[in-house]
Amino acid sequence: MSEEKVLGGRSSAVSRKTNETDIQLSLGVDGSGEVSLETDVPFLNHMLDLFAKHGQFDLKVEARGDVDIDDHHTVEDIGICLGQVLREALGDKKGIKRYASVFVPMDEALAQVVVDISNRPHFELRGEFPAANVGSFTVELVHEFLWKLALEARITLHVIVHYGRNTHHMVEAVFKALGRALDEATSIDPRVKGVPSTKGVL
Ligand SMILES: [Mn+2]
Repeated sequence: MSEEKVLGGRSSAVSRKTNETDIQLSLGVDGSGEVSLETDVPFLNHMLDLFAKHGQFDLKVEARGDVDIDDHHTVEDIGICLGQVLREALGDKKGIKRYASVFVPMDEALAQVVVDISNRPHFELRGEFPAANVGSFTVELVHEFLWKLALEARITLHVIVHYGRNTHHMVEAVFKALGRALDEATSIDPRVKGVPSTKGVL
């Protein structure tokens, strides 16, 4: 059975192998939060799990990378793959809501994600994380992951971490908000006829 048939609805899959990483990733946009995550970066597994569960995405990731150097290439390349499949899965974008703005709290932390499925890649991250690392995970890779996701998905993505004390909580709020924002922006609005752009194309 093909990956598309397994996933159903709007979906796509990618296989990407370089000298640095070897990644198989599939995404079902019209899913139910079914996840299978096997990457060499445990904290990213945790974040992708939250993203998919709260976005109602079906997400399967198998990723091996040169984490003996550091997590950079693996995190970056998973962001690239997720962006690619999101763009492919949405196809001509007919009938989608296109925009979303979502706040998510995680205890003391508050994150906001504002997205436009625009076909114009742009990324902004505002906020200060108090810690440079969460466990063995380097927090600056959050920027790297989100930026590559926005670039490859060709979306406008603004992420604002309003406040927080615990960096784990703050990053978690970002990934939950990302899931919920992308769920809403990619959802079909029956009032939208065709592509939601005055230009007629996205
Ligand atoms: Mn957690």
